[in-house]
Parts: sequence; structure tokens; C-alpha cells
Amino acid sequence: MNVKKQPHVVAISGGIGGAKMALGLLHILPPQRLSVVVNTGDDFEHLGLRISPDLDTTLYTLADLANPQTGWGRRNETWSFLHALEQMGGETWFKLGDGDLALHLLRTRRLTGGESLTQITADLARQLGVAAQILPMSDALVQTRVATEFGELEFQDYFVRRQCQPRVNALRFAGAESAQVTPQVRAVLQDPQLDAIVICPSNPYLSIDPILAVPGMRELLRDAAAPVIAIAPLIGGAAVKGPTAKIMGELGVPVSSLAVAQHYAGLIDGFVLDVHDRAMETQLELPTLITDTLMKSLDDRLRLARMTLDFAATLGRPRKTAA
Ligand code: FO1
Repeated sequence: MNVKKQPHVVAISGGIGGAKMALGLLHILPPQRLSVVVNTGDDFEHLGLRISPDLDTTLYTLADLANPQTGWGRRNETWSFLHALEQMGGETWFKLGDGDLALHLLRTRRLTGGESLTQITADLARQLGVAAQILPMSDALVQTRVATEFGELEFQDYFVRRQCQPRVNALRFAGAESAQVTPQVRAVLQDPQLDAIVICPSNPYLSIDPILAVPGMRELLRDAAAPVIAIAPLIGGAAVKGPTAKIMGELGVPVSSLAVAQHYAGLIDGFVLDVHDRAMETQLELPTLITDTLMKSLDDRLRLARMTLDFAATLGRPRKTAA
């Protein structure tokens, strides 16, 4: 009797767009059959607390706790802490809600106590009832630095405090060279039963590149037993949310999904392109799924997730061309 193989999918994700796709995958897979490798390049220390925005956005989104308007932070949040902070002249440019603050305090205390970010995140996911593995890209501190006309900025200074206004000349991921892929990330990417690896429609430069910068990560994707599918984060040359298009223009990259596919060249076996960009399909030298990639509702996310996995199933495991 052939036991029905349990599906197993790995999502490579960062930011709000990535969390949306992860939610779609979570809803169409059996419990614990989705692993999400999450960007931690946005992490920083603020008010003495270690903040991991993309881990938190992923946790809250998959736990159905996320603020639906912003995509980050908690819904039904209260702001007593922030108001008290403002009264006493504390820094309030990075908005920390009372419920969110509890998570940052817990994570900071446990990191100080010597626990790994991976262990803490797994525990938080369990506490919040998330039926997926949420895996930091590394347990080492890797921080995205943005080179601008104001000098090199910490990521949240660029992204939140300055609202992505400065012109991006270059990006680097401080600490990546001495970071390692965690045993847990290695285990899921080396699973011989893997069905698909999905690079979510996150910002390739800010949310996916830090993950790919962890030594060994690219090789794990290249050697994986499952096809790697990237979903275009642009529709008609514009980002659904965030500074992807702006940054591409500033980095001198053509602002198109074709450029995104080329950015992932050598890593991906298939590409999901939005219907508005159908014309560029002939320029793509790899299997392409054309569909509506805009995720407004939960149904949109489920549909895109299902179409992506069906697409992956048609690809099998072709050898990848050398990068
Ligand atoms: N983004 C903002 O634009 N303004 C904020 O005040 C803000 C606070 C915040 C607090 C916790 C958290 O987990 C995320 C927060 N974000 C905020 C979003 C965050 O800067 C971005 O989601 C990521 O760093 C980039 O995806």
C-alpha cells in the first residue's frame, strides 16, 4: 500500500508580501508541512530590545494576529507604552504597541539568557498556535546596511525613520560572512521529500538577498530535491507595497519582473509572472506561470499558493544552469 506522501513546502520569505504568501501556503498544506525561512536582516536593537520585524510579521500573520491595515504589528493593539515613552522624551519613531512590546521583551530576555533565535521563535510560534515551522535564516546577527547620500544607514533608520526617501546606492549585509545556515534550515532544505521551495513575492534586495547572503544558502537551494519557484514582486513594473521599484531604479536595475527573474538566475527552476507582464514571457528563459499575483483577499493568497504548488509539481527537478 503506498502511504500517501505528506507534502512539504519551504517558503523563503521576508516583509509583508512574503508573509501574505506564507499564509496562503499555510492554509492549503497540512499542519507543520510548511517551513518558512525568514529574513532577519531587518533586525536591530531599539530601546535596549532586540527587534526582529520580519519574524514578528510572519508570526503575527500566520497566527491571524497581524494588523490588517499595516501588515506589521498586532491588530487591536493599544499604545499606552508609546504614549508614556513620548511623555518622557523617549524615541517614538519606531511604533511599539503594548502587545508587540511583550514579544520583544520575551525575545530579548531569552536571547540574553543564551537561547538561540531559532529556539525562541519555535517556542513563540507554538505559543501563538502557528501550524508551520518559522525559521530564522541564521542565529547570527546579520544586519542590512543601506548606503545613501546620508552615508550608511541602519535598515530601520532608512525604512521607517526616513520612510525609504534616501537614494539607495548600495546594500550590504553586515555579519553575513560569519553567519551560518542553522541546522533546522539545512534540514528542511535537504529534505528528500520536499515538494517545492517558494521564493515569496518579497523585496528581492531588502528581504530575499540577506537570506541568500548567508554562506551555504544558495548551494542548499541549488541542490534541493524540489523545484525552486520565485513569484514576481512587481506587477506592471510597480511594487504592490514598499520600495522595491524605487530601489531597483536607484540601483540601475530595469524596473521589471524580467530583471527580478534575472536577479535569481541560477537559483530558480520556475517563475510566476503577473498577467499584466505576460508580454515578457518570451524573454524569460525558464518555465513560467502567468497568473494574477495580486493578493488582496485571503482567497487570492490561497489561489496563488495553490497555483504555485501545482506549477511546481509540473516541473520536477531539472538540473540548474551554473549561475
Ligand atoms: N514600519 C513602519 O513603517 N513604521 C513603524 O513604526 C513600524 C514599527 C514596527 C514595529 C514592529 C515590527 O515588527 C515592525 C514594524 N514596522 C514598522 C515594519 C518594519 O519596519 C518592516 O516591516 C520591516 O522591517 C520591513 O519589512
